[in-house]
This record gives sequence, structure tokens and C-alpha cells, in this order.
Amino acid sequence: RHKFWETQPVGQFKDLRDSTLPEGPIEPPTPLSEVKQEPYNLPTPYEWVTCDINSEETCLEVYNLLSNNYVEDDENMFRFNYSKEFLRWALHPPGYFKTWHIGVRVKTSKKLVAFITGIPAKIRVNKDIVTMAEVNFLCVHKKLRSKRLAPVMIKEVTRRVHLENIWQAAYTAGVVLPTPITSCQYWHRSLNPKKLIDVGFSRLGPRMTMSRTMKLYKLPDSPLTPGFRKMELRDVPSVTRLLKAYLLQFIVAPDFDEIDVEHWIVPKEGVVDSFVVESQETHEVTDFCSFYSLPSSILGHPNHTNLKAAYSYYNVVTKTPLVQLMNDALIVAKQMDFDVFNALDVMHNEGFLKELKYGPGDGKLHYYLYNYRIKSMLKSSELGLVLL
Ligand code: YNC
Ligand code: MG
Repeated sequence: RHKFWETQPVGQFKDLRDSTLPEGPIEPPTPLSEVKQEPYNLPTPYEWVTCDINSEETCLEVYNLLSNNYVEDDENMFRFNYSKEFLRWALHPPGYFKTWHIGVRVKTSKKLVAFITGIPAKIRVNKDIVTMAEVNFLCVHKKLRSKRLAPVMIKEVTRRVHLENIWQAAYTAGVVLPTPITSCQYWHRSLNPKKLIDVGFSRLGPRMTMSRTMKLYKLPDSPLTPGFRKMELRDVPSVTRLLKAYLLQFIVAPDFDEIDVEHWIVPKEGVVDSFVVESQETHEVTDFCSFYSLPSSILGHPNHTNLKAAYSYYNVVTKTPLVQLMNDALIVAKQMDFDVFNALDVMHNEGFLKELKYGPGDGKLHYYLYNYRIKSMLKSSELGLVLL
């Protein structure tokens, strides 16, 4: 059934009921001298390249490949449209390896036709902190699909991860592979219901008119929580403390330090936004919320070409009710002209989704670990990890 994945050190479907298998690495690391020194072979028309995302020209080529060939919904109405600034942010975290940004070009024309990336991350699984690669942006040009190029790309990124003495990875996919550590669902909160209905993202509910729908999703003009403000660089220590303490309760979660928080959480215009609640009395930061900006292209619509979507990232409360904080997140996202606010049912998100009028999406997002077995599948609420 899975000619490639059956050969890889991942949890296999046949082992799912076997609770005697130990938690931890499936295969031990091999000595670095035994890691293959040359790249895997590609079909002769193609060559490997390392993509320098700092180069404006290369970044544009990657952007163009993804914006035309990356993930679409099941009905092919929308396609992710990651911005160049977003790609630079996503691929340049602290300690990144430029060799993990891998392209495939046509030898003769130099056209970029495939891409895959890894970035390093410390991920805690139960009590163990494991250095992993987060693998993302696997993309093969539409005209080169179903030629078994993807397994070669995955083997090559694996080889380059091994060369850095890293032996585990985390990744997500919309498809079921051997075997998910958890399967999550996206929920969607309309901010601009008229446009969402016009473009076919959502439908008018039964016995609902457009004006009733617009009233249903109406939000205040500005946030309601006293002390709610945009996060600043000076908030990094307190946000890191809040986030570290919060993430400890999940079975799989990143292990963030201040350097990571400065990269991943501090607002970056058009890419990631974060807000804190500062106590009016003590001036301590007691809560924060964050979301990233990932628009989708609207395929074949006469009037609309782009859907502005915000994605819930990491949110932590210690004083403000979670529903109130996430309502303020909706309010500022609406002010910023987002059309929809999306959230997975991970962490404590189930505590605000229904209350704040999110509706369930179709399709699932499956989370995977490479070369790391866990004892049993997690509930989505036991997962503390959001991948971009
Ligand atoms: C996928 N999304 O099952 P079997 S997510 C992993 N992730 O293998 P071919 C995938 N594997 O089943 P195509 C996959 N999709 O025979 C398919 N596969 O064992 C497997 N789409 O290869 C599939 N981006 O080349 C099968 O398929 C084999 O030409 C078939 O290419 C696939 O980034 C793809 O959805 C996805 O661009 C590139 O369809 C193509 O169809 C495409 O014949 C649109 O491949 C964009 C899209 C995927 C987004 C993502 C995470 C990727 C994780 C990869 C695994 C990383 C493992 C860890 C490595 C480091 C390890 C260390 C240490
Ligand atoms: Mg292929």
C-alpha cells in the first residue's frame, strides 16, 4: 500500500496494536562517517540545488513554485499563497541550516520544479527533549506528479538532516501516511462572511439571510480586555516564561527559549502578530495570543483572487478568560482586514471554538514523527505543536 513509507523508520499500521514496543527512537543513529556522502540520484533531466531564500531572485522562484503548485483544498477552489516574507521567516529560525532548503531544477532551463525544507527544532515528547527537523513545503510541480519524485526528495532531506547529526523529524500532511501521532481538525471563524460566501468558502446557513449572517459574525471595533496591546521585544522574557510553563502540560510540544520566542512570536508585519495583556496594576504580562498570516489564492473566481486568513498560533492565559482573549484576537484580526480566522483543535482551543462561532472545516491535518515511536495516539488536545 505504501511502497516508500513501508521502508522508513516510522510507526507502521501493523504495529498500532502492539503496546510492547518501546517509546523512543525506532532506529539508533549511525556513525556520521556511514551517512551517504553524495546526494541521491534524480532522473537525468534534473539537478539538486540549495536554495538561498535570502536571495530575492531565488525567494521569488520558490514563491512562484509554491503559489502555483502547493496545497489546495479537496475541491481545488483555494491554494495556499505563502508570502515571500513568510517564507523567509519560516525558513530562517535560530540555528537553521541553509543546506536543508532543497530545490530541484531542470538542468537545461534551470527552472525550479520541486522543493522541500527542514528547519531544526527542539521538541519535547513526554519527558524527553529531542532535536528534530521540522519538514515542510514539500512540493512537486503539477506536471511532474506521480513519478515517485517525492520519495527521493524525502530521502535527500533525511540525508542532509543526518549529516547534522539529527535523527528525528516532525511534519504534518493532509494525507494519511504511516502513522499519525494525532489527527486534528481545522475550525474557521468568519470575519467577512459576505466575501466567504461569495467565493464559496462558506455557505449561507439554513433559514439564514445575508444580513442575519453578517450580524451573527459582527465584532466590536476594538479589543475589550484592559491592557490588551501588541507584543514588543521587551515582552520576550515574560512571554517565554508563560509559554514554557503552558506547553509543559502537552505530550508533544516545542521547547522554546527566549531566542526562539524572539524569532517565532515577536510581531513581524504581514507574517506573525502577537498581543499581550499587561496588568493595569502590576504591569506584568499575564496572557498573550498570536496568529500568523497565510493567505490563499482563490482559483477561477471573477472578482476575488485572494483570501486573507489568520491562523491561531500559540495562546496562553493566566488571568484573562481564554474566550475573552481569543475574542480580542478576532477583533484585531478583523481590524487588520482578515477574512477568516482559523484554528486547529489542539491545546486548549476546544475551550473557545464553539463559543466564538467557529465552524468545523472538512478534511484533517495529520501530525507525524520520523524515527520516533510513541506509545499510543494522542488526542488533538494533548498536542502542543503548531507547524506552519
Ligand atoms: C506528503 N504530503 O504516500 P507511498 S505536507 C509525505 N508527505 O509514498 P510521488 C507523501 N509523503 O505511499 P507526487 C506526501 N504526499 O507509496 C505523498 N506522499 O509510500 C508519498 N502536492 O510520491 C505517497 N505538499 O512523487 C507515496 O507523488 C509517495 O508526485 C508518492 O508528490 C507528492 O510539506 C507531493 O500537498 C506532495 O506537490 C510532493 O503531490 C505532490 O504526488 C505535491 O509519486 C501539492 O509520496 C503540495 C502538497 C505536501 C505538504 C509537507 C510535509 C512533508 C513531509 C515529508 C516527510 C518528511 C519525513 C522526515 C524527513 C527528515 C527525516 C529525518 C531525520
Ligand atoms: Mg513525482
